[in-house]
Amino acid sequence: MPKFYLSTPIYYVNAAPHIGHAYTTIVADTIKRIRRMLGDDAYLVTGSDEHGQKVERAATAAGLEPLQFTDRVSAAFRREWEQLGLEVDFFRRTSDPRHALAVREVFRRCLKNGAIYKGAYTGKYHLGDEAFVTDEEAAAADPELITTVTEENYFFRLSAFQQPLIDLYESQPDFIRPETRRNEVLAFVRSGLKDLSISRSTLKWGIPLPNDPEHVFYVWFDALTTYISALGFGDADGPGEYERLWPADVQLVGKEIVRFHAVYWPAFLMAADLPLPRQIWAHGWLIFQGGKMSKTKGNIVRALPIKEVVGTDGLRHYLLREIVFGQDGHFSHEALARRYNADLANGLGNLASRTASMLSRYCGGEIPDPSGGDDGGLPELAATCIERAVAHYAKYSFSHAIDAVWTLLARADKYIVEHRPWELAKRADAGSAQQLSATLYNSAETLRVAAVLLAPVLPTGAQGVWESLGLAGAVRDERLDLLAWGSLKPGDTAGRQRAIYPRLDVGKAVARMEALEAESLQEQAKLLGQPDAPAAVTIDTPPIEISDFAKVDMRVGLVQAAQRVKKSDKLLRLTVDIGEAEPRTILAGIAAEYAPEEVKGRRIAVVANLKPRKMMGVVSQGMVVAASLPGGEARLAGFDKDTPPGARLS
Ligand code: ME8
Repeated sequence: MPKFYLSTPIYYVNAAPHIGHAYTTIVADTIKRIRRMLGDDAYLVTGSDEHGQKVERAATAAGLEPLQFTDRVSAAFRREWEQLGLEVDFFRRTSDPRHALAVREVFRRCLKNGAIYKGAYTGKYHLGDEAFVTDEEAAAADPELITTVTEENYFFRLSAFQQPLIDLYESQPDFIRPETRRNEVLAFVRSGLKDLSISRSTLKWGIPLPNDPEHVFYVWFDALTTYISALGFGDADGPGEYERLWPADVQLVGKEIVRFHAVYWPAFLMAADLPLPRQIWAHGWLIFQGGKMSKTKGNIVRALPIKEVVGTDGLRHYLLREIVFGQDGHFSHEALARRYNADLANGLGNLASRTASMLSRYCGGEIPDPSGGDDGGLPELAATCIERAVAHYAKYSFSHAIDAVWTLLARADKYIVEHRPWELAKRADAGSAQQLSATLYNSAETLRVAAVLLAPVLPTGAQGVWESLGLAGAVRDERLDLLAWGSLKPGDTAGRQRAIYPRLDVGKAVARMEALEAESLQEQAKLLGQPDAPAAVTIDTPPIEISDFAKVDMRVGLVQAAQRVKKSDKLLRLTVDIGEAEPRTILAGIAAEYAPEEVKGRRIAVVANLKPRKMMGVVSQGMVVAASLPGGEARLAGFDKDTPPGARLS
């Protein structure tokens, strides 16, 4: 069986796991499932990056020894992957003494080959933290505490690898994917490489150098070696998988760390005379309301609250279908819930449950014989979709692969509507009976094909569909490359109808995910040893008199019409009845969250005496009152009972 070794970055333990970490690990799990279903022996490594100043500081802040602290947070990462059903084969902690064996061995080899030397390192030093800081950190710190320090460090001769690296990128154009990242890295390397400081004598929490234990390895030399330490490199008693699995077939990373993986890592390996990974794949970022996730913006999103509401399949489907792998993609709970309803509840789930129910009602719970009936072209379409989906999967074009399966599912839906089995069943003639059998066989067979194709992305639902067709065993044990139309056997027993993906109320689902998210804040604070979760809200606006408040004339408004404003993805133009002779035109910045048809007919709160303001060429005669969520999303204020337009809020 050919092997396939893949890895994710190892995540820093100074933060609790969030959806960005989950994204890479879900992609890795999906690739592993695809490779298994193509007949490979796939092996997935992830882990936790535990050394260095930041972690040391976080541990001190929590009143813990670094190892106690990292024990706790790395366990949270392992738990997270288990709870999300991700099939990790090996989780490497860099604080594991076995990891140190590999790091020292790579270092010894580099030293022997002349790639390491001792030199003077000059950098900005924080007197309070007793540590070197980056230029950015220095700029943000109290200037009194920042000084410039020169110390003896070990350096890696990165400059010597400029040409070998360029040769690598040129001789193996697929070494860095996608192309945009390859171009960036090539330009960076062509512009010249500086030698790299790889040790610190000012830091305690790290792996001591074998030849000079006063120094510990600094960040990347230590972290990158994980990918071979996890296999037992340099460790006679380790898992013993290095010879079999290295070099890696693909190493997944976020785009911000592509340089370390595509420049430093191959240079370290070349210097140590070790084989290079076959490919570094750098994906894009999940972007949130208000930009990148950050604590200060309060827009950190977790995977587990989402799983509670839409299951792991709902999360996987959104991340893999909605976001083009390799590019940045927007994330929102609402888009996720809508996607779940449209594709999983109303699409796949509904087709599976209708088909199982009709098989039981019209065919005695048996797979019928399709001979003689119209097949709607489904067998040919299925063949094309299988080919396309498998080819896209092999290139990690998950969204295109999933689109191909949905083309097939949509055709099957249409085919059922065209033939109306419920009407065929009422007729007594042989032709109708034949077409009824054909229709249900072809729908069921489409579902079987879709279940196999979707098993890597939707492990739970694909197995549910499989069982609803009465198929034995696990769909994950099927082979993608051997998949072909026509395996269901007439006369076999079909399964039972089941609700694979229950439909959600989008508003409630989003509220539930957000509430669970807020609840998890306390837990995260505990995990990171912070005494208490930060208060969710601090109200620091100065107090006002009631007469100040009375200046604001707020009214109940009934939205009579709503439309998008041209060239604006934020604004809706509302026509609102606030009880006056004429309705008002009001612009509201809610288009990202509300479709016009969702707003029409709603009772909302309007500030009626705000001076008219012109935006995008339209005069807004008032303002809609909405809550602004931490990520910047808007939620309209409304009324729980019928309230006449024009009533004043006080
Ligand atoms: O960089 N969108 O660890 P880290 C998509 N320890 N992916 C995201 C993301 C987002 N918004 N945020 C994080 C480190 N990620 C080092 C790596 S490897 C030898 C050492 C994912 O905890 C993405 O894979 O900061 C990114 O590269 C990784 O988490 C960074 O995790």
